[in-house]
Amino acid sequence: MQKNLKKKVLVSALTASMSVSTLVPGIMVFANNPVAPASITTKVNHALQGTATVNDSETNYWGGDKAIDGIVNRDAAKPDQSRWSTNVGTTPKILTVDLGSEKSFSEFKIEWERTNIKGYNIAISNDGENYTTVYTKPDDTNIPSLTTEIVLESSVLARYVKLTVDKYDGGDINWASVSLYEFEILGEETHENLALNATAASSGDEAANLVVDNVKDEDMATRWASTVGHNDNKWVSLDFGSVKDVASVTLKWERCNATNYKIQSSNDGSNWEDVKVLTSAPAKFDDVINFDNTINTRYIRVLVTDFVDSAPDRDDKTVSWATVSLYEFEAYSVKQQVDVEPEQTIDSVITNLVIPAIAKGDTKMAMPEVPNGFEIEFVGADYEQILDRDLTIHQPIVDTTVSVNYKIKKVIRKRLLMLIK
Ligand SMILES: [Ca+2]
Ligand SMILES: [Ca+2]
Repeated sequence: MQKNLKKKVLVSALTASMSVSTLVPGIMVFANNPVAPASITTKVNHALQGTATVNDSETNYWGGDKAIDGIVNRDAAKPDQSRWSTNVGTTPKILTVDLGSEKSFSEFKIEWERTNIKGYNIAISNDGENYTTVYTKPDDTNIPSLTTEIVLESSVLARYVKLTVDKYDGGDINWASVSLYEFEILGEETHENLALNATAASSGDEAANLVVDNVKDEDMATRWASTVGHNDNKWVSLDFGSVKDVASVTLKWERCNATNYKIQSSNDGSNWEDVKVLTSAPAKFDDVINFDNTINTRYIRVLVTDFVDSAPDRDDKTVSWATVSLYEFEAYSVKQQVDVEPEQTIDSVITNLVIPAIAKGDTKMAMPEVPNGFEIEFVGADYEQILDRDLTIHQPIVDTTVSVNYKIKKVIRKRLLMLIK
């Protein structure tokens, strides 16, 4: 009688390696990264600062300017709808945006009024006369949704951007025109860490090599640590020298052991106002705190009013010591993207690895799933006569414990930008 291959499979000899791939949108922050970033990047719609011209518009209130005003109000009454709309008839319909000066961008987002659009292209120019096409819709089918997002393979640098819509039909209202609420031309904006030019102070330092200047040196090998004990509040302040807009901070903790802490602001360095009050330990070592509103302040500080002594450090080694400690205290004029996914390490992926169960009659073993940013590979089993390298389960299967080996690797992604003149 045939028996199920025993489900007890042992995961052993897991190995980790690193590889690098290219071009991933967004901000990627990894734990244990030895280099603290000097700045953060955010998306910016350059079209908002541009001027639009069109070769046709249906009315004076639905001109090209409505395509670059940042407003998408599909539910508004007709004259108030902020869209560029053309007459029916002659093609193509052309929207040209002059960005005022050369800008770097790599993405477009178009908010169409209807899905009657079948063909269009986007071209760029530095003189407004000679254009290079950077995107052409690849087929003649109707656009599948009202929002179109286009990501170029690399960033381009140009002053003029021309959207040419050359194929469209009447759609369900039998009106063959082009209409769109918004044409976004998206690039990246860099925001420097304001702490780099600030003066740091603290409630006290644990030792001569753990001084407060270590929180603003962009070096994840140096850190500040507070004095030892629970007899006082621990704090680190930054003096920007003059009033700055601040919308977020990042606290790069040695351990996530602060259980009550606040971000405070001040314009004289002695009277402090709460900006953000945190009443539980940070979820991550790199603790991104976005403020509800951008504040205008000369001083900012983190004040720890309670902490626990015992907590794991970044190497997952539990340290019992009555201090709080920061590798970096960064401040930015913009809010930061916060990953909702908990930060994963190779160890946490291995710990949470679920080996798919094998059912009677299965001829192939499924691969376990790993989170985004990780890759898994089947290395082999110790009984190849039962489980082959290509995951084939050989019949008949017997009641035997088979050890399987997987290789898991963390993929480090870097954004590579190429500027084309
Ligand atoms: Ca608009
Ligand atoms: Ca440091």
